[in-house]
Amino acid sequence: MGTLRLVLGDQLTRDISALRGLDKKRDVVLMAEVREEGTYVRHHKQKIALILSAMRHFAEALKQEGIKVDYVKLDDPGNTGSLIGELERALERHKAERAVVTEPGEWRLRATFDAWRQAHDGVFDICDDDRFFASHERFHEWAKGRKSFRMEFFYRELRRETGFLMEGDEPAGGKWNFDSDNRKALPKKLAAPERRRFAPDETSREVMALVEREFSGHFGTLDEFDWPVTREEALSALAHFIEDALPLFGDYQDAMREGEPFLFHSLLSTSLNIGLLTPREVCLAAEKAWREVHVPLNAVEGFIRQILGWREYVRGIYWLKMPDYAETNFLDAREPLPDFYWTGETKMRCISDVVTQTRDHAYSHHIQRLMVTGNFALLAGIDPKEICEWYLAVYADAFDWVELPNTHGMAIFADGGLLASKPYAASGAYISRMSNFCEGCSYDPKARAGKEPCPFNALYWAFLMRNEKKLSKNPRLAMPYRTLAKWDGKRRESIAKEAASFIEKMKEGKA
Ligand code: FAD
Ligand code: DLZ
Ligand code: SF4
Repeated sequence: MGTLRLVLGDQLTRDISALRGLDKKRDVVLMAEVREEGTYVRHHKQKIALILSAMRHFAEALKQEGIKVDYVKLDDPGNTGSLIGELERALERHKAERAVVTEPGEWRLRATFDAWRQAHDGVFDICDDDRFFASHERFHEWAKGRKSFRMEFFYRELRRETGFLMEGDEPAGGKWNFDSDNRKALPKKLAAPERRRFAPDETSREVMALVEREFSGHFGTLDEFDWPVTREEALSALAHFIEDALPLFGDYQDAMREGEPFLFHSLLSTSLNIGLLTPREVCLAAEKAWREVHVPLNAVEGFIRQILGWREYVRGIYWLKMPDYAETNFLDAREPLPDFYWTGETKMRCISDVVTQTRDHAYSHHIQRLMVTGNFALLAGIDPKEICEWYLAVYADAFDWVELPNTHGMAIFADGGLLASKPYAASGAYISRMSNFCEGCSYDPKARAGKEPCPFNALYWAFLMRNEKKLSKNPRLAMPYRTLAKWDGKRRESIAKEAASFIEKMKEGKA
């Protein structure tokens, strides 16, 4: 035979580099469901079901094209449980002398593949993943010689290079970034658009039963599973988002509302990350809505910035800095992850709501991830490894290359400011302003008489005091440190005590 072409579960793109130049007569595409990929962290059941269902649909689409596909199911007899094990078996089965794969998105697997390639000279090619706007080389070139990295500057270069939202050499609307328009609180009466749901078909149902059987102890439920699992479904989700949600995406990007996980967000990250959609087509669709249908620029720029800016930037940082990146712990955070990140059982309404949504949908939107569960982990000093593993496990869109920089760098500042210019630390006042969580909470963000004060408040000031040496010089934290400077020793001591007592209760499972 010709070449064995291995396609991974997050590479479900017809144009993936490993399939280029495919010879239908001689080549075989290998796809393998393996236990190791479902358990290197205990992924949410919906993530595993999504990947396996999407893999099966993709394999079927390739077969419809007349391509030979060797598809190994999770419960096939002889399945070795690992991708390398399945690659070796398939090479033997097909008497193939050469295999090719597109580079894996996670450092863990890339290192495994590199080691195997070195041990098997000339057998295995690993080609670039060119589904992104910027190659590794492009990011390296940008990063070279810089003392600090900031997404905004990288984003501007990519805007110029791609031409998205450009008018000649100038950014559309005269500004690169409309973030200051994108922080509105949600009016009570404004309803979020209906979410486009994709009822599980027979393939998905079969996979869901398999997941319940084989990964029964994993976090999350499958009851609400409705992710797009084919390219057609993903395109329909994109069209729905552009029409119904994009116009208000910008205004309410940072808003949160109890019981409503989705609001005006796109829910496209799973489709983008596993290859059902390309970032370019998603950005093109958004830009077209601005040019042709006059969807507001603050919405379209805000959305394109997430994909062209943040998504590319975090991937760049990941590949530039791994594997050392994952080992840093700038704030020396050592507390264990509390149980309520799994159970949702806490009186803190904001956290219980976000954890419940996460359990039911394997989703929560960016501000919930950053300013609720992320902010709490930062303030409480949760160990970076434990909180990063949680994020990698619980979201359907989670892959190390995008999850790690967002958690380790953006949410908990464990990289000391390499990725973000300041820690996203906030007291209960922020959550109260941007959501209605506090209305039904047993705690009070304003600490009025008769109600327990919101734990985020004491934790916030205790965080600033604890890390004063490391953070007080940060110009973006000048204001809160000026406030702290006015406090006498007694006040400091009392807040530190309140926070410490909360952390103790949390560790005893009483928070
Ligand atoms: P929308 O709000 O509709 O945004 C549009 C698209 O922009 C997303 O689909 C996504 O592809 C991209 N995007 C938005 N923000 C980011 C970002 N900060 N980094 C990279 N891409 C971004 N995103 C993941 O895809 N996988 C993860 O594992 C992941 N982990 C995160 C962990 C933490 C602690 C935080 C704060 C953020 C994380 N993000 C992650 C980024 C972001 O929260 C999700 O991409 C977003 O919530 C997905 O929902 P959506 O598709 O509705 O996004
Ligand atoms: C996430 C995942 C899961 C759960 N299962 C599989 C699988 O059975 N087979 C496969 O090829 N890929 C799977 N994946 C995706 C891989 O984990 C992903 O390709 C790597 O994490 C690299 O990004
Ligand atoms: Fe969360 Fe505090 Fe508001 Fe309760 S009062 S919902 S704990 S921010």
